[in-house]
Amino acid sequence: MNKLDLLGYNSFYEKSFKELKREDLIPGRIAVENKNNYEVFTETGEVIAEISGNLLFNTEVKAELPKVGDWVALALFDELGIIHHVLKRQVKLSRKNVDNKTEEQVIAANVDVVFVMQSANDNFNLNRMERQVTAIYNSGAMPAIILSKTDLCDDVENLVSEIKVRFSEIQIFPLSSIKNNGLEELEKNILQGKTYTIIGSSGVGKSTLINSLIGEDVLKTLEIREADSRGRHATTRRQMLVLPNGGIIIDTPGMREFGLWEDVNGISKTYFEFEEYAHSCRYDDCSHTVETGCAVKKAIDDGEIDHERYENYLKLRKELNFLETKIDVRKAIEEKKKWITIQKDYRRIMNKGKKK
Ligand SMILES: Nc1nc2c(ncn2[C@@H]2O[C@H](COP(=O)(O)OP(=O)(O)OP(=O)(O)O)[C@@H](O)[C@H]2O)c(=O)[nH]1
Ligand SMILES: [Mg+2]
Ligand SMILES: [Zn+2]
Repeated sequence: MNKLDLLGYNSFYEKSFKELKREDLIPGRIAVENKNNYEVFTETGEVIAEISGNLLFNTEVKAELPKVGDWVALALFDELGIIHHVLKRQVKLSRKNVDNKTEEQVIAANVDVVFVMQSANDNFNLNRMERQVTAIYNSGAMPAIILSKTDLCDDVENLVSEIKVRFSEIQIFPLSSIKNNGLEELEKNILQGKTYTIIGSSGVGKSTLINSLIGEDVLKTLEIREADSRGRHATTRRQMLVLPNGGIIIDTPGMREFGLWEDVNGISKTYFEFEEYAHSCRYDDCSHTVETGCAVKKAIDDGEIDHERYENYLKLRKELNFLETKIDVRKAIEEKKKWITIQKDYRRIMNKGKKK
């Protein structure tokens, strides 16, 4: 593999880079997003880069600015890079912005596999897992599950089988970073030149695991003592690292909320078994809630579909509908504001014309 391929480059990004027809630029991959600049991996090493004024002013939504994992086209001046373009994304893992609920927040771009991490001693919640798995399917990446801190739980088997009931299609890795248990199994599934990220609440052990995979304490982790106190985050930024076995991994800060952003078949992938029954619903556009002749509801009554999965399914769908309505309202307001400004400008110009 050449150096770029080792950073995850492939024909998809190469095509998008070549289409720019900019021989003065080189491809690079965002490793860290700082407040005022980026740390970028390139063929020749790591550089600090800023975004060009053009890119900044021509980008309409924040989600389109460079994010960790993105491939970009940049110009190099000695040590400093200037980012001119974000190459088309193959994968985009998003959630609803916690502070601005009608805005998309991109957590990571262009990852192949996203690990959802929950710890075996507390923080175990299958509904949350299902929500995150849905977001991962929406991103275009593959989901996998890590059950961490198995050393602190007496009945790991039981938890694993609970997970299997809800996620029969997804790989599960129970492990303990501290006791070095189960790491080998995970490592076997981390491949050279492929990109991974771990998401999960603060304190579940994301950074500790990455440190264990590296074999060195590269990332800051929470002291045990601090781990109990609420609201503390050890990791405050997303960071991409290359593991000794060649896998590329992005550490993320703990997330308390994970609101779904738009649905791109994520729901139907997570709740794949519903589809089978849905074919037999009386109405083609059955919402599987109040309709007569709903085969999904019948399957629930017959115990063929897990009731909790169904409840969570309804919740996620409702949430997405609500979000869509809110975004529509926001867009309508923005549109109205735009018209008012245009009308004002128009009147001003007309009045000027009259005075002359
Ligand atoms: N017993 C036990 N403790 C662990 C294990 N993995 C991590 N921890 C501890 O859990 C605490 C939190 O670990 P971190 O790796 O900082 O957690 P994080 O998920 O990165 O947290 P944020 O960066 O805040 O999102 C630390 O005190 C770790 O030592 C494990 O396998 N077993
Ligand atoms: Mg961390
Ligand atoms: Zn139905």
